[in-house]
Amino acid sequence: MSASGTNSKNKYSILLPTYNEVENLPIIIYLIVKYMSKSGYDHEIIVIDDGSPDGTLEAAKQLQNIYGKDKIVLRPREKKLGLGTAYIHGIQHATGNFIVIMDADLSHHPKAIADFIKKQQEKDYDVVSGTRYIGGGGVYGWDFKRKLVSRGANFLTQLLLRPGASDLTGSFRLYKKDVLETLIKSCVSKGYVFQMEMIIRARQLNYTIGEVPITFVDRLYGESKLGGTEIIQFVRALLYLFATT
Ligand SMILES: Nc1nc2c(ncn2[C@@H]2O[C@H](COP(=O)(O)OP(=O)(O)O)[C@@H](O)[C@H]2O)c(=O)[nH]1
Ligand SMILES: [Mg+2]
Repeated sequence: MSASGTNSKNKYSILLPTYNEVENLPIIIYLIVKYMSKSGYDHEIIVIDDGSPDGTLEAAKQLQNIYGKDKIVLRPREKKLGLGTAYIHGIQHATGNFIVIMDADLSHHPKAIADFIKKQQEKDYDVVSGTRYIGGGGVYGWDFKRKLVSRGANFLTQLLLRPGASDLTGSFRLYKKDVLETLIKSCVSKGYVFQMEMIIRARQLNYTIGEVPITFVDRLYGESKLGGTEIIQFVRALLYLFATT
């Protein structure tokens, strides 16, 4: 039996990359611990803070005192080095055989993690991806421009690359650890487009992908980092992948 079968030895390492999330971190960690404990899944939370000036790391240290060093693992870096490398950094310290990647800004609700796990176990999927674009999934709090960009990015990618998943730009996902390591190594892009490339590479490498509908709620506190450069980067990477895969 594979290490990632439906046995009770599974452990889930939840990666939380943070940059200026001091208001959100206590709530997201509270919710993760609450829902994971309720469903009885063994887990750890790995916080990768990139030198946030707002004191996110100090808050994380206090949370570590509350929940314990085995539950909350801190893997800070000196400065803002981007999400892709934050994941790699986090995985290096993960002790679970599964990795959950989610945003720390409360856009992704921790209660969905249990749904991801159940879905994964249905067919021993390599990847389970949260999707805003099928079933009961959706987006709340985005303005028209942001919806258009997200829909447009998904539509273009579906058209050009036929990825076999409905939500390519989302980042709420569950991976078998070894699969995620392979995927990250095979990805060339940085920034937002990285999430999309991960799914494209997954299909290319014949990994199986399960999907779970999620509702995405725009952040209440702090600022998003999506701008014009990300959009240009995305289109560029899309064309690159179209030409090379
Ligand atoms: N460690 C780390 N975390 C980051 C960085 N940039 C963004 N994040 C975190 O990654 C998650 C997604 O970022 P966010 O700005 O909400 O992206 P958006 O939801 O797509 O607008 C949040 O938890 C951020 O705090 C970074 O450079 N390093
Ligand atoms: Mg966000």
